[in-house]
Order: sequence, then structure tokens, then C-alpha cells
Amino acid sequence: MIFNEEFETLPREALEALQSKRLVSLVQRVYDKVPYYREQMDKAGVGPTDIKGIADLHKLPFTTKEDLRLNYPFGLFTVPLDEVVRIHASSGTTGKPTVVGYTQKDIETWAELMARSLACAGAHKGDMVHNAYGYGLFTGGLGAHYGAERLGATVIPVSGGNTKRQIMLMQDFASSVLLCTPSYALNIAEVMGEMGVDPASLKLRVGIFGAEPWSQNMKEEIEKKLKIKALNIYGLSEVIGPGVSCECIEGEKGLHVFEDHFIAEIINPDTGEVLPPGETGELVFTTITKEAFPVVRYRTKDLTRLMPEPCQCGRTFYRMDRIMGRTDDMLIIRGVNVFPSQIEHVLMGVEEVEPHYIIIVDRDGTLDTLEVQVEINENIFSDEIKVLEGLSKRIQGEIKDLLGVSCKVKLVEPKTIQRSEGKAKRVIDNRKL
Ligand code: DLL
Repeated sequence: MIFNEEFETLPREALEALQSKRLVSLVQRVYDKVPYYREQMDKAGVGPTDIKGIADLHKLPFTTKEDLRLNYPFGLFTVPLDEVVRIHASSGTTGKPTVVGYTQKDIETWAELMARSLACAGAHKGDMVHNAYGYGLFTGGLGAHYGAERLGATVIPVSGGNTKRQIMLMQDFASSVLLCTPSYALNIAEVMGEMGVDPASLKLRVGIFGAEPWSQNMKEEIEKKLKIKALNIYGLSEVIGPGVSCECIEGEKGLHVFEDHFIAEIINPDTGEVLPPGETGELVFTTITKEAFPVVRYRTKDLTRLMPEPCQCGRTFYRMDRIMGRTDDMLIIRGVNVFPSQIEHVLMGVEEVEPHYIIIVDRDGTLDTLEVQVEINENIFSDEIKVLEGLSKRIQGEIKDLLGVSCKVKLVEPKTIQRSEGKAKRVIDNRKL
């Protein structure tokens, strides 16, 4: 089902005219309301009157996570705070998170986009939607929740964790749609096996998975193990949250970008040059309808390509391919975005350790694991085991507080971690997606 037939099937020409109109008004608004945007545009020598439509988009400067950090927490909001009804946040690159805000209208827009996404993936009124995305500052839980309600489905706000109970609820409530990260879907399948639950005995029909990279192989594995269709949903907090693009059940090849709200560009990450459709590069978004926190040419650091070929589902929106990687070192561990620099930030604040560490990411069955190995300094090297154990627990706690993921901290002897002879390789990711 197409949730918003009028917009989702707009002929390209009408769509581009709409994008142009919305872009012009956005640019004027951020120029007038946000000193930082005004400075950046002045610096680039471009004013609001230079932007007459989407053909002029490339003249505008990019926005990056660093710009968000410089304006932490609310400096890029375009409305007064008393018009902001919700805040969400995702990981920043160091101690402070990236903060995003929504007006009432933004919340409604987002609910519609998520309703469109769920419908795109084949969900409908009457479905029992088991929402195992995390509720909280993360956009996944609440974003999907409002979308499922908007669609008219029944939503079960189960959030993450306690997998056996989740499976019991899926059985008892006859859940038909599963929302969670793809790695959690595999975890659920594994626990079902341990519990002796046959997935075919459930009512589950489709899973709408995202928030972390996953491959075509992983899709096939989930489909086989859970006996469902596994579709891909994409989004990021800075742009709105989940619901920026979603795969359709008819085509199952690429994710339709909701282009009446977001203009997508693909750029060469090294030069910033805009690449033609079909070529792989960094995905950049401009939000053209958001009120509280619009972004202009936001660099996602996600690598993909746009696919302009028409789709059998009837939507005219271009599709993007599944995310193929990132231009930075961000890791996604159990659905949580983790920058190695955040771990470094914690370690640097601990007197007893040296600035030599490695981060090892692995997968235990279907669960991501994170281990941090760090050198202790000479002074405490000879201390009792008890002291060392206390230290490793303390670091573990601080990392958990900052990142929200648990990890193992292994203290190693001074001068045992290999020194770099160029670019330090601090992350070993043994997961095979
Ligand atoms: O992960 C929003 C979301 C929630 C999307 C639920 C889908 C489902 P952030 O926490 O800000 O927002 O993380 C955004 O996650 O830049 C990508 O690197 C990655 N990501 C999100 N969806 C996908 C996907 C949410 N389908 C970052 N495939 C993005 C690959 C994804 N990576």
C-alpha cells in the first residue's frame, strides 16, 4: 500500500518543482534565524537570493557533525526552545552527544514518514507491530512507535532486551511485524531455537530492520531463520531519525528516499563534488520541511549510490542502495553508534592508564561484543590484582555511562600494544556482515 499516494507518486517534474520551492524557503529561514548558517553562507559568498531552486543547491556549504558539536546543544535550532516539544540525541565524536529537536509539526511529519515506511514495507492497519527498537534518546523506538500508530496498526512498545520475554509476547499477541536492528533479529532467531520455538508457528510476516549496516547475505539469513521478509529502513537523527528511506516490498531492491521532505545528493567525499546518479559516494541530505532543526547539505558519512530507475511499486522517489560503508571510523555496536574517539576520551581521563589502546569488536553468536585493551602505567603495574580489577571495572563503568554499551576492559602490561608507524590502527573489527 502507498500511504500518501499524492506525494509518493508525484511525477519527477512536479516533485522537483516542489523541492525547489521548499529549498528556497528553507535557505531564507536558516539564513535569517541561525547566525551560524548565516556566517557559513557569508563565508562561502552565497546569499539566499542565489538559491532559486535545486539546481543551485551545490552552491551552499556543507554541514557536518563538527558544526553540530560547535553549536551544542541547541545552537542550530531555527525556532525558540518553547516551540520544541521533543529532543533526541545520538553519539557525538567525543563526550557530548549530537542533539536534535522537533516541533509538534515535525513530530507529525516524522510520524507520517514512518507510516509511509512501514506501508512501503508491506505493513498495514490490523498489523500487530512488535517494536523492539530502543526507546529513549535514540530515535528508533519512538520514531517507529508514532509511525505505527499513524498507520493505524497496533504497536507493542517492547523496546530492546529480555529476548525470551519478547518471544513469548510475539507468540501470545500474534505479532505480525517485527521492528529492530538486523543483528537483534538474528539474536531473536537464535533464542527461539534455544527455546524450541518454531518461527513458522508465529504470525510474523515481515521485519523492518535498520540502524546499522547489514549485507544481502545477512538479509537472506534472517529471512531463512525467521521465515519472514526482511526489509531495510534507513535514517539518522540529524535528518529526522528512521524514515528517511525504506525498501518497498514489491521491488526489494534499494530504499525509496522520501524526496518531498529530503533532498539527497551523492558527493565525492574527498573533493565535495556532486556525483551523477548511479555513482557511489557519500550521501548528503538537505531537509526541506523540518521546522526546529533543519539541516542544509548534511554530510552523513554513509557511502551508497542513488538509483533513478523507475520502480514497479509505483513510487517515483529515487532509491538508494544499501549502505556500503562509512567514510569515518564510526562503529555500530548492538545498534549503538560508537566513535573510537569517545572511548579514547574516557581512557584519557583515567590517570592509571597510558594512551595506548586497541578496540576489538567481534560477534559472539549474533551479539556484537566490544573489548578495550589498554596499557596500564608503570606505577600501578605491580599493584595487587584486586586494585587492577577495580580499575578495569571503573573504566568499564565510565564507558558504559558515556556510550550506553557494555564492554570488556582488559588491562595489559606497559609497552605491549604495538606502536604505530603511521596511521594508528586502533580498531579491529572481526565481525563478518
Ligand atoms: O539509527 C535511526 C534509525 C533507527 C534508522 C531505526 C533505522 C531504524 P542514528 O542513531 O543517528 O539513527 O544513526 C544513524 O546509522 O548514519 C548509518 O550509519 C546507520 N544506519 C541507519 N540505518 C541504516 C541502515 C538511527 N538501514 C546511522 N543500513 C547512519 C546501514 C544504517 N546503516
